[in-house]
Amino acid sequence: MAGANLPTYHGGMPADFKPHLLRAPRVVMLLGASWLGLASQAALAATPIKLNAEVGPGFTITLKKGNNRVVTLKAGSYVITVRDRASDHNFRLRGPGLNRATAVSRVETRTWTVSLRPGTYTYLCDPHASHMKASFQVKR
Ligand SMILES: [Cu+2]
Repeated sequence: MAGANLPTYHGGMPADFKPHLLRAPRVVMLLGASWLGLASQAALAATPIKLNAEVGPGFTITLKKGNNRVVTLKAGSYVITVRDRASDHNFRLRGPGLNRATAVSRVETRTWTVSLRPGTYTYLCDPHASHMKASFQVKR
């Protein structure tokens, strides 16, 4: 395993051992991010907002922010966790500058980082687009 060859001391690290040197700052950043998660959302304008998309296992398709269905969003960066829970459905999101989808035949969870621009976005299941379809507005 990779860990077997790591030095066990923490002082006088060899100058060429860069992966180890990078580890400590990264941990500090992660701790900082989770602490900031408890702070005001307003202070985190640069942090992408999380959304949850889900399709299946029945004939349902949703996009939520927290517990609420997305109706309007502010333009910007979002991280969408897409749960495609059925092998006969998929989740597609399309709109200005975006057209992305999971595979119909696969059950899969994907994380999409997307940039939403002002306009109308639609999410749908391709095989059942006539009834598994919804839209939301993105505003400036
Ligand atoms: Cu479907």
